[in-house]
Amino acid sequence: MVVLGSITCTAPVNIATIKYWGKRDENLILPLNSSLSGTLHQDDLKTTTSIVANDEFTEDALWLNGVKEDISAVRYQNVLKAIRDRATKLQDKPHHVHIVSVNNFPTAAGLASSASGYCCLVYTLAQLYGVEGDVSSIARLGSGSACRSMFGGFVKWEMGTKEDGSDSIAVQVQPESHWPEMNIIVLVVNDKKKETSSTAGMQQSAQTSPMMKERCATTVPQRMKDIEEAIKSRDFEVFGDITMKDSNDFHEVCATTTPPIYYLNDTSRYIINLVEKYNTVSGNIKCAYTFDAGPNACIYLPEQNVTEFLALVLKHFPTGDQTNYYRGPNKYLQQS
Ligand code: 2P0
Repeated sequence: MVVLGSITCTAPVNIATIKYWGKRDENLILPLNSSLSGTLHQDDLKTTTSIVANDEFTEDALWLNGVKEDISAVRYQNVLKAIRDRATKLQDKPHHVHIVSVNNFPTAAGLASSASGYCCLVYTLAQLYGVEGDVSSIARLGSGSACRSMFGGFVKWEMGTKEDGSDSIAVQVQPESHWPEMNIIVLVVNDKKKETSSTAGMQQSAQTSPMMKERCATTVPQRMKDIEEAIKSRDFEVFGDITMKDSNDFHEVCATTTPPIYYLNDTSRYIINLVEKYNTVSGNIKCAYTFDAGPNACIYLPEQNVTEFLALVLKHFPTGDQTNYYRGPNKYLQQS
């Protein structure tokens, strides 16, 4: 038995401020709109993936959080094929790979587990197979939002226009060093697996929500320009305003889908009101909420407001159950 290669990497989740929702190609995972996110610190919400290539393994196999996955699923196969097509190592040595992947946070609970998961899988495979150049488009084949976790700081996923998806890639807008005061607090409202997966939900929205057309044609393109400018000039007032508006619009798209999709719960709405009132009383935007396909709140805020905001959260949620993980966006793909 010969171990031909073994490698372990980690990748963080990203939290979208302009949401990806809807595909124009389900197989290549090409989106209906561009999106933008901040990447978390790798010590917080992250996936760790180890891969071994061996000439005596009889099949490729993958275990996610200790449970064997069905690797024959099309997304895994697309990713493996795309990596092996671009391999500069191992291609002349018959082998299979065994992959072990672990999340340090709840999987499929709207905390972007597919983003860090597929990003980490693709990054680790790319190291093992010596793939050079951009691999965000390969991560995208696993899960759309995964391409944005390839970089730290603020990252946009350009929707692209080509049919083969070659221009639908992640691009770093600003590195983590650009806005080091920026923090993200994740308030874990519920860590149960969500009822409607993002993949199914966005398909239903694209087909039925009357809000989708305008969102994709005009609202998001304008917001992408404005938020990029706000990030560039570190203007939290504009950044926060756009972030909250896009989160609210995204959940309105879900609510106007047939049948309606509701990801937020009463605690989520309580947090929205809390943040809105805190900002109103302060006379400016001190923090901004955003919610993905689940009830958990992600709060963007500058470092100087963290203590005050956490004190407010603890006052309203005295058990502290809702407070977890915080750190500024950062880059943390690490090889160990
Ligand atoms: C985002 N979400 O931009 C948006 C906001 C959820 C709400 O990307 O079908 O898991 O695997 O491409 O990437 C979730 O969608 O969906 C998502 P697939 P994905 O972060």
